[in-house]
Amino acid sequence: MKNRIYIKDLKNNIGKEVVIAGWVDVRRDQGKMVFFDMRDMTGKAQCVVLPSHAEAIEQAKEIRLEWVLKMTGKVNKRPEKNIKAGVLNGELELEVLSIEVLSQAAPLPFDMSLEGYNLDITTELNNRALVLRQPKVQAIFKVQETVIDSFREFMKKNMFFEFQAPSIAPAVAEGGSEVFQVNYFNKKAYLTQSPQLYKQIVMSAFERVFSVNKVFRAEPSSTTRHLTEIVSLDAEMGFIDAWTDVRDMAEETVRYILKQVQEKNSEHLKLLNATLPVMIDKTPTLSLRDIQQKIFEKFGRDVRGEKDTNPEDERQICEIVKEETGSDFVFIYGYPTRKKPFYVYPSQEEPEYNEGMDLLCRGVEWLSGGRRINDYNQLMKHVEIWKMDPNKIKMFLEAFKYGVPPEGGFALGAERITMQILELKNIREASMFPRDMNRIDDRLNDEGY
Ligand code: AMO
Repeated sequence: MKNRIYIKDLKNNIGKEVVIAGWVDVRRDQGKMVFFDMRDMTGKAQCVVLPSHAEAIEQAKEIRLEWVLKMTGKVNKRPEKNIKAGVLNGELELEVLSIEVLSQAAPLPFDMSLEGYNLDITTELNNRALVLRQPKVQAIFKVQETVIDSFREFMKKNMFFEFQAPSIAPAVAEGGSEVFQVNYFNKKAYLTQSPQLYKQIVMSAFERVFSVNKVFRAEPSSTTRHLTEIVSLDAEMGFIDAWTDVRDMAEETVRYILKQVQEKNSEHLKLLNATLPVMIDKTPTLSLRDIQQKIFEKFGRDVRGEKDTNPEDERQICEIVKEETGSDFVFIYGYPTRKKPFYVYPSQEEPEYNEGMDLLCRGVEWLSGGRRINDYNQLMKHVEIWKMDPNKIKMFLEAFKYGVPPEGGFALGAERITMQILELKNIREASMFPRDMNRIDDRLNDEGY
């Protein structure tokens, strides 16, 4: 838009006539004057329409919240007593000279103001398009933007190469039934649950690789921390000495993300009343058996011998580690080999346990990863034991036929991290357009779509 200046730049134009454009965020009538807080993507400013500007004041009487306006006005300094220190444009006010209405808005279905906004998640999602204008909702996605950006930044700083993973695959990599089948020209294909096999292939050529891409999980249950479509932040690295190299890279990645969020989103954290989790110098690492023993000792709940953790174990171990070390984070390793996907590396000393790991924080899993099998013959053995069809993963297996260094990698879900950093109650708040068992934008009706 020609001549328009952004609201954040009003302060550089005191005494001048300017054009701004945006939405009506707040409207107040005071005697014969009308006040608007106008909002554009850079901030808000108070605008006053005086009765002396006859045409503008007549228009102002009709104008309601969320109307889109272009305004010409003069930027005035506020009288000393009206200055709001520490607020963007708190020292100035736009005296409106003329108004052009660019678009009208229907009456709002609920209170959108900063103080009054308070919706349950269902109402929020049912009104997503409108709600995305609310600063607290925007703050969540600004934090998410930093999470994704800083993952990418950290990877590049550490010589990882970014590749684009496919979303349609001929086979199920992670195992289990949580996969969407696609009718692909009358043949069976799947939406990828993870770029796992592809990142390993690309690693075998490029050494250090990462991807930021959508993955799909046909989660059959409706929980507050699972979605069916997520943004997966994936890394894979060759030439490791041990699985702990992968753990350390994962830890430093998360540390970098937290630091960037602290630096770039302090204003958003404040708005959402969020405190970042504590990552101490060396995040504690415990085996599955260690944590089961600790849970037994502390809470008397005997989960020793269980093959995986359940949500209560995850809450309790985070509580124990926090109390013992001050860390909000804990790595867990040493899961039973047969309980994890075929590509995970079994421990040399105790092959019934593997070198896969999870990173937990605030009672929830943030990240999974570990060392992978890089020996072709061992991989083929696992393919057989796991009853995989080698023809369906031929391309993956081929890479390992031709020499692959010791390697490993990890993945984090962007929505899960955002939810956990901000301590949101429901992961749906951390996805702009969440997909779950019951919703694709609208709630699915009984017949489905
Ligand atoms: P995993 O299946 O544990 O590992 O997924 C990695 C991370 O992705 C996130 N996540 C989810 N977030 C929301 N809804 C879901 N349904 C969901 N499922 C997973 C979590 C989780 O920690 N291939 C391995 C990774 C690897 O070994 O490199 C994998 O996919 O943050």
